[in-house]
Parts: sequence; C-alpha cells; structure tokens
Amino acid sequence: MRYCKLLYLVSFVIALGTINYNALGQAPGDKIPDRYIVALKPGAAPQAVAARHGLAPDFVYNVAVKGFAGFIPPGQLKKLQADSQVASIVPDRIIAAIGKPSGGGGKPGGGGGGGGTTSQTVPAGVIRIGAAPGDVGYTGEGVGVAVVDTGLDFNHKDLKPLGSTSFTAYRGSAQDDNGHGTHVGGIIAARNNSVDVVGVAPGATLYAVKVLDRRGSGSDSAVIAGLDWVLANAANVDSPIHVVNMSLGRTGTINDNSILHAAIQKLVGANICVVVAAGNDATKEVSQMVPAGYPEVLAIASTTAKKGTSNVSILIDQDTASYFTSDGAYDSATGIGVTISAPGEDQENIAYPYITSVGILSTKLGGGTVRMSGTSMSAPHVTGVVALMWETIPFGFVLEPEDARAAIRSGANNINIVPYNSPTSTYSYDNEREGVVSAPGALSGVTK
Ligand SMILES: [Ca+2]
Ligand SMILES: [Ca+2]
Repeated sequence: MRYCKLLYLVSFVIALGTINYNALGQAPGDKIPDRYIVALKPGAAPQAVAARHGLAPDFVYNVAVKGFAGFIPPGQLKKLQADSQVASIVPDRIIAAIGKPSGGGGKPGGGGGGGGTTSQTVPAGVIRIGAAPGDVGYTGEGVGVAVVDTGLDFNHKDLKPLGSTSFTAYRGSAQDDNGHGTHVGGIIAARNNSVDVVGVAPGATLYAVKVLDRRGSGSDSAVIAGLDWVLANAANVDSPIHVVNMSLGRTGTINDNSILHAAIQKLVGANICVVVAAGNDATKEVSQMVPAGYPEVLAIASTTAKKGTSNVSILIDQDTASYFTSDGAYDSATGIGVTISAPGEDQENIAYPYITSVGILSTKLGGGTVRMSGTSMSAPHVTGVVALMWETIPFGFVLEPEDARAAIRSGANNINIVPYNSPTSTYSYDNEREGVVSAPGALSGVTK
C-alpha cells in the first residue's frame, strides 16, 4: 500500500455527511436552550420535586438514576438548584445517530439493495469477523439486546420476532421512522433464513428503545430515559437484556453530563454490556466523544471489511481504518479509548482525490436491504459478538462487561498489525493496532 495523503476535499465531504442538525439548527453536543436534566438525592421522589417547582418534566427517571428532565424557565433555575433534594442539574444536549446511507458498489449516490430478496446474503462484515452461519456454535439464542436508536421496523420479516416490549421517548410507538435503528438491528440479529441478510447473532432478541427521532437526532435526556427503561426491564423480559447498542453520540467531555454517565455506570454495574460507536469524525479522539469516551463502555472504531475493488493509484486494503472513523488508543489505566475495531463499511474505493465507501448491507426500513457506513455499523458487529458470548454463560452466572472487553481484545484478529492507516488527510495513527473483532476469538476467551 502506498501512503499518500488525500486532499482535504475528502474530509469536507465527510463532515457534511456526519452532522445531524435538529429543527433549531443545532449540532450534536450543543446545549438545548432552557432544557435541563436534574438528579435528585437518595429518597427524593422525582414527580413530587418537579411538582413542587411547578415543572412538567418530559422524562422522569427512577431506576438508572433518580431525577427528571425538561423545560426549566430561566427564572426557576436558581430556586431549583437551592432545593435540598436536588443533587445536580446539567444542561441537556443534542445527540445523534452516527451512520449514513452510502452508495452500493458502482452506484454513486445510490443506496444499494432495495426490495426484498429471494436468497440470503451473508454480509461482508459478518464474514470478516468469523460469524457467518456455521462459523461459530452460537446464535445469541435467549439473549436480549437493546437497540438504543431510532427504533426498529416491527414489520421487517428479517428482524421478526422482536422483543415483546419496547420504549419510545416520543409520541406513538418505537417503530423506526428513520431507518438507522433498523439497519443497526439487522447487523446484530437479522435472521438466518432464506431472505435478505443474516446478522452476527441471528438468534438474539432485539428490543426497540427509541431515543432518536425521524431525523436521527435526540437528546441526552431521551437517552437517559431509554437507559432507565432498559435497566427497569432487563431482568424481567423473556430474553433478558444483557447488551445495549448505542450507535449514537456527540462531541463532549467525560464531565459534561454526570447524570448520563451515572446512568451508564449503573447499567454496567448490573453487568449489562454497553457497546458504543466511536464517532464519525477522523479529527476527533474517542475521549472527545460522549458516550464513547466513558471508560465503562466498549467504544468501537471502523475498518473496511474487505479489499477495495477500484482505485487509481492506491489500493485500500481489508482492515484499513475507515476514512471517517474517530479513534484513540485504549488506555488501560483510565479505561478510555477504542476497545476494538470492527467493520463499518464493506470497502473503500478511490477516484483520486475522492474516497467512496461501499456500506454495510443490512435491513432496510420498509423491507429488504440497504447499505450504510459509519461507526454506527461497527458497534453492532461487536454487540452481536457479546450476545454470542452471553449465550455461553451458564444460568446463574454473568459475563462482566470488563471480562467481555478483555476477551474481545485478546481474541481479536491481526493484533499489532491492523487497522492499517487510512490514507486520508484527516487520519493520524493513534499508536495502537488493536486488531479487528473476531467472534471465534472472543468466544474462546469466555468458553475455555
Ligand atoms: Ca435473513
Ligand atoms: Ca488504533
């Protein structure tokens, strides 16, 4: 491979593709005017505290954290802060999906895929991580996975049957109205049948937790509401929820929302593994992203599933860091950084100076399949692997998230060799070639 930096034009195109704006024109990480998240001290009743201050919260939290969130008029904030039952108040912020439609091979601008198929395709990412049907002796049967996203398509024949219950932070149902969540769900658990695609853990049960709207945009407060629902229901549903996939994020710091962080810590403390997209900005480190920068989560960066098929002068190999991926070496002292890389696109091709991405093939809202690229597509490959690992755990035992992380890292493919450097101008090597997730490798770390 020739190392040759591509023009900045490439990074400009990336940026346009990854920023989601809400109705107010705000970008992920921006504060939402006059909206706050309130954490209460132990023993306080969220509804009662809100009522005492004349507030009508959007969300009330009782399990992962205790508190509420919503509109707080400027004049009320000081009084609320002075309430002896209030522990902390943080501004609510925009958070968004981290995936985007991408062209199918040779079809610029096209979404690839389309209608239902009469035969099943095993996607390149599933093949790359060694999880094609027959590759491993597990399917994730009996393991529940919460897809904290734009919802799931309840009618998609390659996802059914979905979990028996669901959550939405919006009016109506948790039915996907964007397509992102449905695509993520298919990577995790599209069924092994005769149609469309097959996921990493086709026997796992998906639960729709809708915290992002039809534009793929949401808020920290909605994400906390989704996590609160997950913890309240995880042990009570027919396939207990052991894994959470969050292909969403925003720029931020580890300290800018202590309440979101506390909610995630509570889930992880209950041995629910939280897998998160690293971010789609190659100029950013994972430590600059929320929730990917939290030490308790497994942050997943993106690589190519297979070698490119067309280029002028540079061949982009399998297991190359995606041109869009955020990264950052895993620091075992702080727990911050990329746990592992996983396919977030099939391949990259170059028509100098542009890079085009052929996305991951997965389930499409409304039926059939579509291609999308992003660390949003990387995280669910690992989520599927964690579901496979959980299936091996005997009843009454648990897979602690740190043990899952250790098995995934030690069992990875091509440790110290990949990810290969991306040739884009925005990429800089983070000093760790952590390898690409391997389903058989990770399983050997828990079943030996
Ligand atoms: Ca299928
Ligand atoms: Ca790395």
